[in-house]
Amino acid sequence: MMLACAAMTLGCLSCANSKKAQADETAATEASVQVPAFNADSAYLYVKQQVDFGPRTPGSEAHDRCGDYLAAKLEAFGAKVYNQRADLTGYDGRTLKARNIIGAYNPDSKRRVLLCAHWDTRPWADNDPDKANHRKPILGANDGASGVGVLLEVARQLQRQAPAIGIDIIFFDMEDYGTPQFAETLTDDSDTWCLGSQYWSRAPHVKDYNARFGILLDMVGGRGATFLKEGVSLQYAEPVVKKVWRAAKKLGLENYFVDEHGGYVNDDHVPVNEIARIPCIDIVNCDLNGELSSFGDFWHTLDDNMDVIDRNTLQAVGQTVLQVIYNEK
Ligand code: AHN
Ligand code: ZN
Repeated sequence: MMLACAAMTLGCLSCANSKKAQADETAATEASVQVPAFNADSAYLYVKQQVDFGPRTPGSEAHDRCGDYLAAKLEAFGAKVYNQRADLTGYDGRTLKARNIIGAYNPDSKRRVLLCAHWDTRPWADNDPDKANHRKPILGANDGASGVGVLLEVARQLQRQAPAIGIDIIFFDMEDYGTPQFAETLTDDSDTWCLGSQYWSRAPHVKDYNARFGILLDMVGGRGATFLKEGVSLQYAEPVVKKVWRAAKKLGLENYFVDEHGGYVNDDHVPVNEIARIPCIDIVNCDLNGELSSFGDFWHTLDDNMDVIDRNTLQAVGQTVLQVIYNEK
């Protein structure tokens, strides 16, 4: 009697186990694509390597050399690389050699997602508390290098394991050449920012370029950064905002990706939305407690150096981007 009972119990258990195993397997094939693990140490290194060139101000030797470094990195990570060169005119009438650097993965696929960040740095620290620094260039560890560093690590992961869709990584030039505060201009200066992305949006690197959506990363490495749902992103690409914030929540990152509305930011996603007509969101630091700036108190100051960069922030943003793109079918 005891034996029979034991046997029956065992029988039921194993039956239940195999049913459970079957259910697990079904769930696995249905739901979970393998999403690679983002490596924040590697992203941090890519941020530092850019900063080590010095300020990447358009027209400078450091800008030239860093551009070569970025194109070589994308190439080494298996992308098809395009260098889109253009002479662009700044607010001051100076014409500068601009270079958008593009890495395409799975270039023949029609199903594409665009990931972007600006790689140039601001020639003027016009937010610096010391007026004597206003005409000096910034290092742009956060404002410039952080987004690019995250995307280089994404590129490395794309080479190791291909997602189901095609990806284009674009490093835009001359985002940060916008009219400085010390300039005496009376005109609306919003068009003096984002010159590289304006150019690309009018003349994409390939004919009839399209993508399902875009994600712009800007200032994504600061210690204690938070990301709020930015206004232009909600206006043109609310479903993408929702998708990204949901992915972050699934990863337990709701402390970084806060479910609140931020302000409107004039950034590279504006021409991508308005000129290229690709719905594109901006993941951009919005610091609600910032005393000097909602982009962090070091924004456009000489303090935007490696000291402000936190691997945890790079990790939160990088893992969220991977979660989104590997779940696209
Ligand atoms: C302005 O607020 C004018 N621009 C925000 C975009 C920006 C500047 N990103 C980095 N630097
Ligand atoms: Zn800037």
